[in-house]
Amino acid sequence: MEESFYVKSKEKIESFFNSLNKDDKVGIFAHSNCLDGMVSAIFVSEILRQKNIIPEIINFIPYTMEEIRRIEKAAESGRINKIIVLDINLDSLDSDLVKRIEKINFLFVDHHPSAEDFNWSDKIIKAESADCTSWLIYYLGRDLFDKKDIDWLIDPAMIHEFAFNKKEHFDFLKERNKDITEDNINKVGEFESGVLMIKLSSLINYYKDNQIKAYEIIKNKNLKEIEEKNKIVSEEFDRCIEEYKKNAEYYRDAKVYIGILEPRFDINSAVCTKLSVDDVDNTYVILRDSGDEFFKGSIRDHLGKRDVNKICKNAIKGLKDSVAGGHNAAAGFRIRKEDLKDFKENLRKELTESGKD
Ligand SMILES: [Mn+2]
Repeated sequence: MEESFYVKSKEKIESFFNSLNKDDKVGIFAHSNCLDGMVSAIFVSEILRQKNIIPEIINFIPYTMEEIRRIEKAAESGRINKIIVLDINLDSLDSDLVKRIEKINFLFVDHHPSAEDFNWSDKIIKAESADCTSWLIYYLGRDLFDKKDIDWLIDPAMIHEFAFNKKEHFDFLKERNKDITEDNINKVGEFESGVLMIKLSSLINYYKDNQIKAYEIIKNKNLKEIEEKNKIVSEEFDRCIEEYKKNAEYYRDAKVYIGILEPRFDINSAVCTKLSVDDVDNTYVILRDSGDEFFKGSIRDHLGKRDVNKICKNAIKGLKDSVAGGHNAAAGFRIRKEDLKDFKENLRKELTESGKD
């Protein structure tokens, strides 16, 4: 991103927050079950707190149309008149909806790659993948708040999003974390902020159906609770890795593993990342029965040699009610159960064509 992008984005953030007053009813909508969504929401609430504004709504939402419509509904109901949307890529969903949300007074900060043909309003801050949303709020909002209470959260959030793939961010993290080196940056168990990242993610996954609880625990820096929940989730995490290795199907032509897991917590995305980081020569896919007519899935190709965001978007083409999106190296999707066979075939074809190396 060019320097002017950050200068302009800083102005947008400042003018949004400076225009708020205590009578405003603010709604924060952030990506659910994701450390970046969580931490950026905490940063924003801290900026608001220092302006004596308590948000009317804090909502963590997944990437589905129905959920995103809640943003619009909350505005229509008059409950809120200012909207902050964090770490959510709307463009794969519905451009009409985005246009309607744009009419409301809002701040929108994200770093997911956009569909090429999508026309973003200049009100939206849309950065590159390595600039995670937490970092964007932390950096662009730096003159708006005293960061001392939340400063401990920036490193784990950036590590979670692989922000260190960008040289400046790696240098930033290395400067702040003496135990980080070029060799261990991908092995999160080997340095403190990486271990903290795992623990915070565990907590978020533990409270997958009650994200606000996780939000409060992290905001209050309740380390005891974080430790306890991490212990429970990490046992399940290890069990899932084992089960996947036993049961996943491997397609040699496409260099992909595809497996179904039903974990107790929402850890499929983290399990998929771990498998992929440990084996960069293959692509990993994990599906989960979402309890209705859908499978939810994660796809990873750790070094991003294959653009799984694009591959996944291609693989769902023509499949009813499907959604896909994310980053080059890490994406998510949702398909109808009856489309599993077609989806797998499309995916294999896409992956085989994209090669590897
Ligand atoms: Mn993010």
